[in-house]
Amino acid sequence: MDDETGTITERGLAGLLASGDMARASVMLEKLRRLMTCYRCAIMEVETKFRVLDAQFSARHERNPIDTIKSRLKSPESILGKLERRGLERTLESVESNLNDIAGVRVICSFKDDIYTLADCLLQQDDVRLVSAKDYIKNPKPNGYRSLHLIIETPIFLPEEKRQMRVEVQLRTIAMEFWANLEHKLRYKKDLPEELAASIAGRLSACAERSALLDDEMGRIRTILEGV
Ligand code: 0O2
Repeated sequence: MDDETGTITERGLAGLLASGDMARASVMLEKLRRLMTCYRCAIMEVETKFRVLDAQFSARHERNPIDTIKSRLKSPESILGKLERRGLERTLESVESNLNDIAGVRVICSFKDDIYTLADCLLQQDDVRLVSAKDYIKNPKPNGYRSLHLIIETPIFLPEEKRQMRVEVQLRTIAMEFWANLEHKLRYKKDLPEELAASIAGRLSACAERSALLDDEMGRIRTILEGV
């Protein structure tokens, strides 16, 4: 995931738009900044929802289902890059209607069951609309990637309006996060010799399997301990 930059300049944006039109870039930059603020607010709303669920769960069950929450705003450079890769129009309207992952919230849990409990609780809230879901835990990617991905729409309340914003929520266990962070490094190492890359991919895939078994076994042990 990209870090928020917010540092893009008119000149930079004009270059990225490949138009060189500074006046247009200046107007667009201001609108982009406002849009990014809306996404930042949406992140805050979703983070709060999870913190509230965590606190409620902790009060009832004396343990916290959430280990960590990590959030990020996609950088303007990444946004424009993604529009370009997909052959989409490079306008703010296109950003809002085509890209679902400008705002990203990643919720990291100790146990796999908690992922589904939290997802259900979130989706039951009447101001949350599920746009789409991908369950890479029940259906892992061929490389071994596991996580539950939800694209949701939720409102933010601005001084003069209520605005629906899309947020990508990724829920995973600590073990899945550990694995994904290492695998992410492989994806961005473009200069690895082919044979080495294939061997590492194979080892990572084996790690993903072992790590899934570990998650399952830890869950079973927790269930036993809770029953004692
Ligand atoms: P980054 O650098 O993490 O932001 P979409 O973006 O939803 O339109 P896609 O590719 O179908 O298109 O989305 P998907 O499969 O839901 O994956 C979105 C994000 O999940 C990725 O964002 C990663 O953060 C994570 N992800 C998906 N597959 C993998 C994987 O195989 N390995 C790892 N480490 N992470 C994965 P980005 O934008 O691709 O990357």
